[in-house]
Amino acid sequence: MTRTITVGAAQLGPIQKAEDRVSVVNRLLALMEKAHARGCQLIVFPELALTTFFPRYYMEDQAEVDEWFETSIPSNSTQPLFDAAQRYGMGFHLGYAEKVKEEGITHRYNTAILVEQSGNVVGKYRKIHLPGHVEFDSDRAFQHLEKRYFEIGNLGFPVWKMFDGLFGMCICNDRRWPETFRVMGLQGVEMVVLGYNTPTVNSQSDEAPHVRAFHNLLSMQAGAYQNSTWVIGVAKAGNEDGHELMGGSAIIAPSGEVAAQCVTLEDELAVADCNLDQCHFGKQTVFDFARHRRIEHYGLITEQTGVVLPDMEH
Ligand code: ING
Repeated sequence: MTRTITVGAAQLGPIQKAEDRVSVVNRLLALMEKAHARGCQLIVFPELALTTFFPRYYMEDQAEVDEWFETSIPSNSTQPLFDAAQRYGMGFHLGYAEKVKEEGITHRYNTAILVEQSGNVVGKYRKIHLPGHVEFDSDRAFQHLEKRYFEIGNLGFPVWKMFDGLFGMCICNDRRWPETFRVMGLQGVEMVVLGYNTPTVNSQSDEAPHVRAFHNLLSMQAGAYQNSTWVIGVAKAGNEDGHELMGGSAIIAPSGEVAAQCVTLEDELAVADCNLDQCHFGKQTVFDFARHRRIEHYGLITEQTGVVLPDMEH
């Protein structure tokens, strides 16, 4: 009996600033219904899937900022997603802005959860690699204020047992850092699910859009291949109040090959049968970490944060 899971990458089209959560949740439910009709046991939604990508806006009033955050999941507006999970027997991944009080202190994270078919939350991940900046940057064509609105995630890169396999999560910019996938790879991960909101153009250069689309797939395909894991990367895409986000949502096999991909900038479902047993060969041969890695030579990776140039005197 193979460990095959039919997975739906549920790309979202744009969410305008004025669109409310009930309207968005109805779009998510429509995608869950489609996924159910196509036999999916798991559906993957994007990063910050309940609202527009609000870190593009400079805000100073904390109450205004907090309108974009969820203080509980499930909540009145999101409970229908958990009900649908039970009704369809379908797990889901959802990215959202999390406001939480822990030990009397309020924290705000860019968060994602993994929910199993019963509707129980199996795991939570808080984004570690926060891109962008804290203060308004007039040199940029548009702002990217994730470092302003979110704290660095404090849960590490865990891996959870689900669907008789090993599942991990990361969020958007995390996919650009090989350490993200390797930490999960060292825990035997077999499927990494992630969402992204990636502007089509670079706010600091005239980088061609096709290059950014290339980097998106390159990052996820490399992570999949170098850790012999499935990677499901799902976009919120399209034009949000004049700001273009890229699509390209993809289901990537442990070989690094693209098994399915979205081709629009709208709400769209891409589906693939993901056999977790396809992870074995890579993990037992070319990426048999125990046999091949030489950690005695990797010290700089965790001892050093930035670049230290070698002493150039000799
Ligand atoms: N978005 C972008 C991402 O990492 C970015 C930000 C784009 C950083 C391109 C560097 C290069 O896909 C989020 N939300 O992280």
